[in-house]
Amino acid sequence: MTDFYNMDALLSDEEKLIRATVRDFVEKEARPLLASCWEEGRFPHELLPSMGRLGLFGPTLEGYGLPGIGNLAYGLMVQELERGDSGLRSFASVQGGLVMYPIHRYGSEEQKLHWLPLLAAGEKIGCFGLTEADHGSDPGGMATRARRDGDDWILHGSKMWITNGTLADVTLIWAQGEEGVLGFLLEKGRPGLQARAMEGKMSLRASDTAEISLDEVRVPDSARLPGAKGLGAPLSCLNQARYSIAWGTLGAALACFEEAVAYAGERVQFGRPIAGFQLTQSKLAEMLSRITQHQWMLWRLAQLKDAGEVTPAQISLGKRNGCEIALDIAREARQILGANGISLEYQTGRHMCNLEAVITYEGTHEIHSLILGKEITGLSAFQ
Ligand code: TGC
Ligand code: FAD
Repeated sequence: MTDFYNMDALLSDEEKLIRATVRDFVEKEARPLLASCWEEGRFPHELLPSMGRLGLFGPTLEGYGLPGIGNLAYGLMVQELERGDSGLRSFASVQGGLVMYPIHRYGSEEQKLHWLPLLAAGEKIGCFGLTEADHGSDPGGMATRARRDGDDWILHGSKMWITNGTLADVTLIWAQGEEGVLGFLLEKGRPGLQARAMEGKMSLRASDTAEISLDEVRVPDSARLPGAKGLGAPLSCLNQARYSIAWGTLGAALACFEEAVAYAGERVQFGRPIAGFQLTQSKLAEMLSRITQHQWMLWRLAQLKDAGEVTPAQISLGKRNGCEIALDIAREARQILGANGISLEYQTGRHMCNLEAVITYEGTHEIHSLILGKEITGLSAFQ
């Protein structure tokens, strides 16, 4: 385990136990399935009972039977999930950060009592529909509409690239109403609601990604999240998921780095292990340096989040940096593995492909540059 500056010495027993438990689950239960699920293009849903039992969904939330663990423990948890596969962490980010969090923050008491325990246990699956075909980085331009009809609402439009979309028992749809952006919880099977799997992905293949269509879907007002008004509501949820990506990408980077170190030590060319060549050592030194810098950035980010002081821009920096270092490390590790770097027998190629989606969703690299640019200069360069 790569921990060059001994962060371990500063972890509590509970944090170490949580990390070890998730790592054990990933190694014993998930790893044997991941390569084949990735190849088949399916999420390993048979893992859900264990994931629910381990408390991987929404664990930083409090009340409603939720444990309210600290953000460092949560970070270590998702680090270990994404050490397995970005698809596992994605599932947890969406279920916890993008479905349970908005219900917890903006939902009615009835919605919280009904959904939170079921989602926490992994007995029900949720998805978050914000992106549309013509509105990705700019969700404020969404075309999906919510209009009042007596006591009900009618939703019309479509969403694209929605994680867990075909598996979801509850689909959270963000739609433009007269009073601003509103959120609605749609149960599976509601007439007019359809989810279609998006085929042909070259990334996050062990994750369910769907296109969702809403054809005059009628829902009662009780399906609306009463506290959510305006674009700030869905964007506030992104802070939760982006935080988990900041940590998760570290797990993917660790998996690739450690695989590259082991491989370089065993692979012999020109009569000696390739680990003995200076060009290989330079790559490994760069990887360790970037991993160690990111680990300590995350350490402080967790403290700020626990203290309730973290800003969206600070989370953007963590998400942006994590994706950048992990993708660079995955590409270098793949190079060290030679042809084996593109084989599913090894993890690195799978991680490298996954990270191309991770650097794109939850705000692309460029969007996070612009968020930081605005923070630094006070000037918005989005338009
Ligand atoms: P803008 O005018 O800046 O903001 C509108 C209102 O929202 C507030 N706000 C935030 N609040 C909390 N947290 C944040 N991170 C916030 N960002 C903005 C803002 O203060 C404002 O509030 P108010 O009260 O003044 O109205 O909005 P804009 O239209 O200019 O857009 C800004 C921009 C580009 C930064 C934003 O739209 C953005 O982040 N775009 C990226 C889109 C994105 O990240 N989509 C993610 C979709 S979900 C997903 O990808 C799931 S992947 C699965 C997985 O996680 O594994
Ligand atoms: P675009 O916004 O079209 O961007 C294309 C390019 O233009 C990018 O390089 C971008 O950085 C650049 N660009 C855009 N605007 C600017 C600008 N102002 N200045 C400079 N450059 C700019 N969404 C959900 O709502 N829920 C989900 O569960 C979900 N899951 C996803 C799962 C996967 C596997 C993927 C790939 C995506 C998922 N998304 C989800 C969608 C994701 O959030 C969007 O893909 C992302 O926000 C980018 O939008 P886009 O793909 O439309 O790219």
